[in-house]
Amino acid sequence: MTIEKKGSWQANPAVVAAQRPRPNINYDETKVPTYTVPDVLSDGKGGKITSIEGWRKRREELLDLFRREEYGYSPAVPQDMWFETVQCDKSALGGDATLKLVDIHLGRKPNAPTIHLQLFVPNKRTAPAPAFLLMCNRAKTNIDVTRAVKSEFWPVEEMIAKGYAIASFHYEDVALDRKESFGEGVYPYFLGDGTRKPTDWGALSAWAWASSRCMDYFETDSDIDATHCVITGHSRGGKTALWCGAQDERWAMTISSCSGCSGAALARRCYGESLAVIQNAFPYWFCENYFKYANHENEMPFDQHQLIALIAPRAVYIHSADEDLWADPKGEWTSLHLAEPVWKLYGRKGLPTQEMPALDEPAWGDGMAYHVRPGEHNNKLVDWMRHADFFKEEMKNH
Ligand code: GTR
Repeated sequence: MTIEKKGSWQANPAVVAAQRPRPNINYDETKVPTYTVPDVLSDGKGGKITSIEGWRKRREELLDLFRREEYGYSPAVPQDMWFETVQCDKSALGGDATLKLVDIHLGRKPNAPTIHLQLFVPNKRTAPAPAFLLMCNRAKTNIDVTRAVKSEFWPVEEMIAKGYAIASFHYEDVALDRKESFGEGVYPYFLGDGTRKPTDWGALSAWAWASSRCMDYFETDSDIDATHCVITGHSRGGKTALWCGAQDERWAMTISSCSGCSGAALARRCYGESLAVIQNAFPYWFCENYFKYANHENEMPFDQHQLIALIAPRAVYIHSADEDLWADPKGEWTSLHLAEPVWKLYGRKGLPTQEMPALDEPAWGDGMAYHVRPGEHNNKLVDWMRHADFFKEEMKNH
């Protein structure tokens, strides 16, 4: 494909003008405050990291920082977790795939929550299949295993045709997506004496943790190549995917679709959704410690580029949508770009450009990829196909 270079992406003035004005929400690029981000290779003590060993040590500190200050700590893997294959249909999709429905029981007590994992594996293959896992944060019709409803949000047929296995679970299997949700799902089951601490997990941590339990299952399924699995999610699911890929090094690639605030977008830009707004609307997504940073972004001891950096040297793909200014496309790109030195530290080339790519001009590098698609806040078939094709390139060398 020949791509005409169209320069760097800028928000379309017509899209900016169409935004619903909201108090304290900025859509004006000229009003982005001056900010200084922590250097991704800073050792946190005034020194600079120059070795992989130094980064591995810093990585642990940063993981702890994100757990303590933003998303909250998750429990250990339950020792009594067990997998139950409730259905295995070898002639799904007219014989093109095997459909497996697997219940991941998170314990043996009667009130143990269960993740209902659904997995299509291509039948035409000579080796275990690489798999994409979507944590679905939309209506269950988007992940319909009967395929009566086909949604671009989970394009089973197209991914099978490309030789990938494709899996999903519905996020509310583990944690409800509403205020006052802490009394249900995984929280009461795993929360020691029942009192919530300011560092205890919120929903993003719970959903990320559940995605890792699906990886636990993949490792036991001989049809799946667990060394080449991808975690993907959109919007709140994109935030979840990043947090999951950051913590769990078994994922070969992490995809963030329009994850925005508290996902890929740099908090310090204060463009589109702000910390104050997200924490007010979705306090249960985070741990309580995060709340002190609303309107104090410059005082944060971290920013979202350091979350992305935790994925290195494994592959990361961030995509934005042109009309989705709420998620701050430029802030998503900026974070990715600021994270690049860690890929370089590992000897990977990182991004193919230092400029934000123009609209619809995918920038696929070595271990890092980005595109901004025309249109609305969504994870569309064209996005999936780009993620899938970039991962094919990645798998040639890794
Ligand atoms: C919005 C929220 C965003 C994003 C989105 C979604 O209401 O402000 O951070 O997560 O929901 O998940 O669709």
